Amino acid sequence: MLTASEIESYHEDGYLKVEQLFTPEETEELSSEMDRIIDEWGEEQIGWKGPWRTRYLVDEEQQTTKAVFMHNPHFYSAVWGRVIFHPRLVGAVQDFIGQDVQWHHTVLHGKPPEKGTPFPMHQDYPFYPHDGLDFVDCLVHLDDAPLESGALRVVQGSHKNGPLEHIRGPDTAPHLPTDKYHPDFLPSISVPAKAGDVIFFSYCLIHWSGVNRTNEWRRTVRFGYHKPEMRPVGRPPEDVYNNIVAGGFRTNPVAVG
Ligand SMILES: O=C(O)CCC(=O)C(=O)O
Repeated sequence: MLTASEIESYHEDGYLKVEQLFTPEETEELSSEMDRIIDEWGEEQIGWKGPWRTRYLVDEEQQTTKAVFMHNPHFYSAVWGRVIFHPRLVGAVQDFIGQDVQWHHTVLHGKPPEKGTPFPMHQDYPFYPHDGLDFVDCLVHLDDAPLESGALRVVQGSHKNGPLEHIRGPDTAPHLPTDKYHPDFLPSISVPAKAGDVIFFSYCLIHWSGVNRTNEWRRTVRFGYHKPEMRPVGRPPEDVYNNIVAGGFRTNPVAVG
């Protein structure tokens, strides 16, 4: 699927944007199905909660941002079920982690117009820790995401430090301590994208994104894939029985568990 230099760049930088991985027709179908799902099932909320908000937002915006998040769009739409196995999406993941690939999750992060929620600096590892590093997140863009829409920003090469300690708590999404990790003093690169583009990144890459200040939605859907032999940390063995989307599961998880 990808060139040797693209694969090397993913491993070196911790991310890679692939432009127009989805055709305009595919993106249009996914986009209109997502519109329907949001209309029928979506609920607006403020986004991730936590003390980080005081460092990323001015006072009057701290409780008024907007977000629509939705797990498992395939529960509501066959189009979103089929895309889990999409040959070019899965083919790129195979280029990064090898022939056998297991799907882990699909989740919409919708930033509504004008005040779509930001995300603080974090890794995705603490949200779904596994006992290995071959876990690829894929940010499928349903809309154009220029910088002012709250495009993804990444700390290049930060995946090489592995999992980091995050702030956690009952009322906060895991995020990196703002006194050490904040865009004011930790340089990051913005990765604006177009509808149909996919940004692949390691679940140990530090990333964040700002407020959507445009008049348009900025919807991205994150897919997570990993090597089947990687096991979720602190979860029962049966949790590993997610769909295999390429190759096969070659180890009996119960026997080794
Ligand atoms: O969509 C974004 O702007 C950021 C999403 C994010 O942080 C994530 O997928 O972990």
